[in-house]
Amino acid sequence: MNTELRNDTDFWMPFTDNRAFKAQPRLLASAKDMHYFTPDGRGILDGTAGLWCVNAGHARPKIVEAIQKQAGILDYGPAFQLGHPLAFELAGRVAHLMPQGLDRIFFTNSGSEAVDTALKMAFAYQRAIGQGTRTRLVGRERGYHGAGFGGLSVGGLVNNRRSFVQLPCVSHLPHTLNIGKAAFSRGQPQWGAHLADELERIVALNGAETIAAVIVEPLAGSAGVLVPPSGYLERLRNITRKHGILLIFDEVITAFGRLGAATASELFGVVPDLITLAKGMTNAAVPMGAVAAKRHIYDAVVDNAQPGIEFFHGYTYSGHPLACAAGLATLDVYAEDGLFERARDLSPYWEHALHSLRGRRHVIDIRNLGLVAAIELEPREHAPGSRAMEAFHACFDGGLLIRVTGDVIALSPPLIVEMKHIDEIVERLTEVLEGLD
Ligand code: PXG
Repeated sequence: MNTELRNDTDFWMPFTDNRAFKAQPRLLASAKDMHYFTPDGRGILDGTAGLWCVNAGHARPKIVEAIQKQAGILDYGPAFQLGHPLAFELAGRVAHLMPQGLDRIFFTNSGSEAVDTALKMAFAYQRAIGQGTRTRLVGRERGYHGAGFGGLSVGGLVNNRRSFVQLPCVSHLPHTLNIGKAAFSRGQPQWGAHLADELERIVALNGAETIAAVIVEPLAGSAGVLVPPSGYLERLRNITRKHGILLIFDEVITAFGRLGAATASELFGVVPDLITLAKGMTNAAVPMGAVAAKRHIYDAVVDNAQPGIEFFHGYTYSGHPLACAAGLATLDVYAEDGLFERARDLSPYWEHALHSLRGRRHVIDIRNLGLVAAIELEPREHAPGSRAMEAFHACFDGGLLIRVTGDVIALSPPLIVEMKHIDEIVERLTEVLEGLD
């Protein structure tokens, strides 16, 4: 292990306990398929697909070669008032995977930028159709929509919000997790659909004509895997439609096979107006995000604009050639290897294996959907989060990468995961949980 990092090293690490990390660094040097490797060559089974993003597994040759090749053909082209063929090709391929009608694709470089873009599109659309009084946004408690000011304002994680100024005019729905009523649910909990009706209260309080959009993760990832109750998303869709409010699904985690379908929208049969994407779109090999918009949203914004630029928004790297090359190769790999179907077919085994941890020390809930699972631990009385953080360190040192948030262990392996890897994840977790006080 490299112990040379000092606390005054130049790198200010994101969402990291810098002091703890620099006192005891855990470095990753390389990766292949299901494994990371440390600088001293130790293999770490990737139980989280990086940060929910390396869905096809690490260093897939087709993706590596596509990036290498593109770097020598067109490294960069200005993104405004000029284009290059790969961006158009990728937009078409992404649109093809989206629910029918969401076929206008705006490229960003991250999930946070995708969220801010979608929120701006919602405002632009409402103005374009003469609904300019709609300036309120609705998010949800325990939502994570990235680190931009738009995303943190509609997000519902207190630590991300409390230190910063937020957008005005944001309301929050209650989150849907209730361990008392739905502990150890397999797949979608049966309890909780009625929580969508809280949106009616927000409408009644503020007036429908003030609300532009509702944004939710169909399955909330970062805040500890909150699986939507059966019927919940359908109700949100009905209420938003009734009141002329746009519905945004933040599918940064859930799209590209994570739940055993191209999108959560497809899986649940609920079609929003806008979908945010990132992570799995390029297998995380080059940063990229996107918003998929319903065609009539694009048409309204574009057709109602003065001649000239219709939407004053975009990024230097929107549709970056290397990201497009990575994205096209990634979508090929997903299709050639049938990874979305593979995730669907493996999910019963995954569910069964993870739920076998019920009854182990400290475990108060287990929840799952597709190739996602969470194991919630009883928090220590005076040190919430410390038990899961110790589990993270013990797993890593024992050769398994997990993700922890609060006292929740989240798992989301690459979709190439095999049954033997699932067994290994469960065995390692069993040992670690038994060893924790
Ligand atoms: N929306 C959702 C639903 C996300 O999960 C973002 C937006 C922001 O994406 P960018 O690319 O700007 O990071 C995310 C990001 C975790 C974890 O451990 C999750 C994310 C990022 C880092 C860690 O759960 N999700």
